[in-house]
Amino acid sequence: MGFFDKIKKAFMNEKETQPAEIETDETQTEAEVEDKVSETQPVEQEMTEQTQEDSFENEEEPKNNLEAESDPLTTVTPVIHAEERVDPEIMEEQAEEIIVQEKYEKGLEKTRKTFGERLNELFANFRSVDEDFFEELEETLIGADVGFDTAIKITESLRQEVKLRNVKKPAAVQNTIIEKMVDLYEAEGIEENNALNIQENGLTVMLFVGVNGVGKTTSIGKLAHEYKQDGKKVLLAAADTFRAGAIDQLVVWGERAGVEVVRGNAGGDPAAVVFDAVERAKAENADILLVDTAGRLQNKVNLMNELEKIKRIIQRELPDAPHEVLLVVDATTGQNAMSQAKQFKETTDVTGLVLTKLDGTAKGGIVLAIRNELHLPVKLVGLGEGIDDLERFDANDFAIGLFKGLLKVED
Ligand SMILES: Nc1nc2c(ncn2[C@@H]2O[C@H](COP(=O)(O)OP(=O)(O)O)[C@@H](O)[C@H]2O)c(=O)[nH]1
Ligand SMILES: [Mg+2]
Repeated sequence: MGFFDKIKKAFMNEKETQPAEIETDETQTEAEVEDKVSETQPVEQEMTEQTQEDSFENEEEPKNNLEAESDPLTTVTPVIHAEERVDPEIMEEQAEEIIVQEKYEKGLEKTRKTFGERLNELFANFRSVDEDFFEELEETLIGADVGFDTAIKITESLRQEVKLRNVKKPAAVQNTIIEKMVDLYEAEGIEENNALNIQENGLTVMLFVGVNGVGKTTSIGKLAHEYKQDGKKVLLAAADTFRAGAIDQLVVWGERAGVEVVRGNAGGDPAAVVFDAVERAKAENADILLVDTAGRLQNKVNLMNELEKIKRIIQRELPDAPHEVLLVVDATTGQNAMSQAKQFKETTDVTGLVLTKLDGTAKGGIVLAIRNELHLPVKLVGLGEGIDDLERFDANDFAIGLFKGLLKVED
């Protein structure tokens, strides 16, 4: 099943769970309606509560796990008999998946809403699908930060389809626009490896790079917390020695996550800090070393030289490291994030992106631009300021979060 079908399915399922929709459906008997309402409503309520509590890991009651099974987004809705034993591990996994999906939907709410409003405006302003309509659509897409090339690609492909199918009314192309976007997103992501390169045995070193304020330190703190929770030995290196404040900030995150921070003096040599950190990580058999770096782009040559030096130091100690060089970009900056990524990519071997602050922006469409124009895999996404608000990039969850609410019910 392609992404678009999955989104449609998730969308239709949600529609079904809304009692108002069910009541007006005249093809169903009353008993069926009641059945449906009692089946779906409490689950939805429960889900919201569970997400707020966010406490699945400590949850031992099988009650919640059973309910998680009947999530409207999953395809499985088996009847579970009381006497049947349920594998708690599988149940927990599914519950986790639901929480992640909800985080994505919540994090992408602003993007979805803004883009939806713009699309509505477009449809309200045009009575027929003509050249003006296409031009306006192109602008709407560019405004949604999907990127210039991407906007043109989507519009062009829609133009052809409209001609082929002889469509006249704008409302008839709404789902097709979404479909084109989803298809492009899916096609461009086929070869993409979004997984973090983690060493099963031995130390994994990840370098975090990017300009000031994008969320490097915060993302490191969140990731450190996650690995620590998983029982891994984690070490942080405060190689952003430019400002004392930057070191202190990482130390605070280290305390929050319960992991040690290797630090030097403010103004000191970042490569020396990294050297110490790698030595210590090796001596203590650490699993994960996360390296925070400075990001002064105004001094591009120096910055890149410094990063290269840090990399060389790491490689001398551990030849196949760093295992990830993650470029952190702030989604709220839209096209600026794109140009930062292009610059870094030219001078450093970036292995992936961390896209932060998606929760605070309507620019989530940037993921399309990244896929279509940058060809760097997004590996992590920041969906909030909290310690748990960093997620692995999931192309499927992202597509559903981005597009689901934009579909129209087909007659
Ligand atoms: N809303 C939101 N804020 C974030 C996210 N990631 C980072 N921030 C905020 O962005 C600001 C800068 O982050 P920081 O980690 O200091 O950036 P750095 O200079 O790259 O290390 C801080 O106020 C963070 O709380 C995110 O995913 N969502
Ligand atoms: Mg920082």
